[in-house]
Amino acid sequence: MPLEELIISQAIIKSYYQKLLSSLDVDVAIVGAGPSGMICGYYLAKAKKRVVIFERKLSVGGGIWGGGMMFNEIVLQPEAKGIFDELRIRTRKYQDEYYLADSLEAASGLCFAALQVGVKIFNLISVDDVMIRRSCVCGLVLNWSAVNMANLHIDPLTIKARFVVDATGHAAEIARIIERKSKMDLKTDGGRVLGEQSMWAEAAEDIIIENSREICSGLYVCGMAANAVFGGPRMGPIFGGMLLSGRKVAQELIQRL
Ligand code: 48F
Repeated sequence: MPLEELIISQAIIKSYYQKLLSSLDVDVAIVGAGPSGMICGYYLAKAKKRVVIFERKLSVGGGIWGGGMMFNEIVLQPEAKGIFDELRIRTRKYQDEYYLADSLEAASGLCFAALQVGVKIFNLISVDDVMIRRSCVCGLVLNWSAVNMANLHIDPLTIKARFVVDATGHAAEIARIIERKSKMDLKTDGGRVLGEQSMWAEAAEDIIIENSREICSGLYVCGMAANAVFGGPRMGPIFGGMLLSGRKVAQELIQRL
């Protein structure tokens, strides 16, 4: 069987180019492919919205892989178990109110499900900035993560999005960009990022749902970034709140689009 390296290169380059071109103008652009970002993308794409996720790292999954302190299991509450059931990610009951999932199956299952319903995911691309027009976030500024790591002076490219979702986890990077660079107030007490509080799983998992919402025109926040923006506590290796948070933001965006 003939194998031509040139054809392999052409296939990869043409296909990637098409994928990128079709992601330059989308309904929703999500920053971060952790659990909240991927589930948010999954529900949006399932509702036939054009959605793209940019992930800085080589691997998607954010904080799922390492479970709790590298014990690669995660815990879920019953309210979120149904989401894993829908995605065919297996869970096991530990005791009433507590379910377990293998963190590797969870990370890979979320990614597989998101891609299969049509989410475009780009790894190795960092979001460095946003675009703002008429006081509304309307796009992202992108560069290769490798460019940032090598500290090369190379200008970025941009994409347009009707809505942007900050799913960057503890760092709440996009909210912090708004705080640093724009004159817009965030919808928090005082208009700034309030910062995450110390660990309290029960309180954090409750409040994260309320915190998952629009924080300034055009920009939503989900996952741990939501608690970081609104001053909620962290919760450690329990992941139900991440899934419910991502789904809530997707549902709100589906209504608005
Ligand atoms: O941190 P991460 O998993 O966020 P999450 O969806 O889930 C949080 C949990 O993993 C855990 C927890 C659970 O109870 O507390 O921490 O809120 O995933 C965030 C992803 O965003 C990427 C980052 O590499 C990670 O994979 N990311 C962060 N900033 C950027 C980014 C950026 N500027 N550009 C692209 N990707």
